Amino acid sequence: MRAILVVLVAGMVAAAQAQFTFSVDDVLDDGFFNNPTSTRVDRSGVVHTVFMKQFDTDSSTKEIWYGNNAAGSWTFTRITNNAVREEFPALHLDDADNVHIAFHTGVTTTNKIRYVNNVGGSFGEIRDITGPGFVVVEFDIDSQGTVHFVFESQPAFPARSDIFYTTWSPMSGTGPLVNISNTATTSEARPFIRLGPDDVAHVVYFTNLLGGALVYQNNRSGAFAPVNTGIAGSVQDPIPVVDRTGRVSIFYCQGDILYVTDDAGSGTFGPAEPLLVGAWRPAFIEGAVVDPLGRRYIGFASNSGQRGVYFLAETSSGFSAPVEILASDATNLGASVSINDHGRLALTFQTGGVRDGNVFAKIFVASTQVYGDMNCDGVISVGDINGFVLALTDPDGYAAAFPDCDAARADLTFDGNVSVADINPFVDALVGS
Ligand SMILES: [Ca+2]
Ligand SMILES: [Ca+2]
Ligand SMILES: [Ca+2]
Ligand SMILES: [Ca+2]
Repeated sequence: MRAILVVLVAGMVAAAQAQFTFSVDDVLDDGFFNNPTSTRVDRSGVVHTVFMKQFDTDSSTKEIWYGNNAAGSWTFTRITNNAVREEFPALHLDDADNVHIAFHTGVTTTNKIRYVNNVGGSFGEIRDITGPGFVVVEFDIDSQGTVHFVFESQPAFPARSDIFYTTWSPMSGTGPLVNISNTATTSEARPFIRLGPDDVAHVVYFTNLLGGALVYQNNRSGAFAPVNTGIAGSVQDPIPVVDRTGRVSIFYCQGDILYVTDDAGSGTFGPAEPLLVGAWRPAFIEGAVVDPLGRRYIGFASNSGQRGVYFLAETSSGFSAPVEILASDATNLGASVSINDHGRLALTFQTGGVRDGNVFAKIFVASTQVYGDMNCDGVISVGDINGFVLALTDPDGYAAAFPDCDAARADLTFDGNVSVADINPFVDALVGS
């Protein structure tokens, strides 16, 4: 491959390409209602997803299923098998690409948080992380392998929900249950947690069940404490992402507008930046992610105006316009986006409707290559050699040849520069693709 690189140094001029090109494949279409998904792509580019499967609208049939495409096609493992509901599954990979899954399960009006992993090769015991009275779990895994969970309480009316936090590790088991919102007269909903490079936990949620104030807390001091984001108004669906420098970004929706606000390390969030205004109505956002250079990506479904599933990406010149992954007049049910350390980005999404009298939802996967893909066709192949060499030796020539593609994609060492140090990782990616 290095010989080919040298031969093509002279370069050819390629046609302009779109900034991001996705390949879209079916994951599952079995007539069941398979929704939502939570998805991560591992270091080998294998996509792992967890989802809820239900027959029509019968909640007693709700089960958690896991799938991956390691074999080239999708294979599935049933995680739960009983007559009660399991819902809201979330999936993460640890540093060894083991799969960790959490969800809530319930009988009539009580729910609890449960967790399982496949450390050791196959899925083991499903553990209770809480007793009854908790729903809607999210989690992340720290550098020591401890799992950090956040979830909502589900008190009997007229008591109001709170946001709780706990941990689990193989050595210590389940940690203390901590009420981090602790408000008796207001409800809090939809917590998300992400850990920073220093293992500090960053949690966001909103007040009132239908959208309220944005609340952000971290445990940098050793205990959770709120940090004022300055965001007022009716916030929904907040998600934090934390990059390698510790910068915290919070994506959230207000009405039809998707915003992002950042704390680059000063402890203060900057003014919110609107990312989507107008034709889209973002909904059902799960799993905003950040890459090794601090660039952020988000997938979302839109069910009014521009209908379908869309993708937003940050490049060296700011956030892209929404990239259409699938235009769909079906009910667009959500998107979960993930990126690995080699720049492989995958997102799952679901569309639904009624078929043969039953409500159904099918799962798709869309994937692209963020780094090394120098002609923006979604993959790394010999077609990228010319672009890589131009980005390395003649950035102006690259910009002229690929006006809609980003020369920074050649920075495969993630140090912010395109240099000779990027040649070997590029060749490795090419040979490994
Ligand atoms: Ca079940
Ligand atoms: Ca409360
Ligand atoms: Ca390519
Ligand atoms: Ca570099």
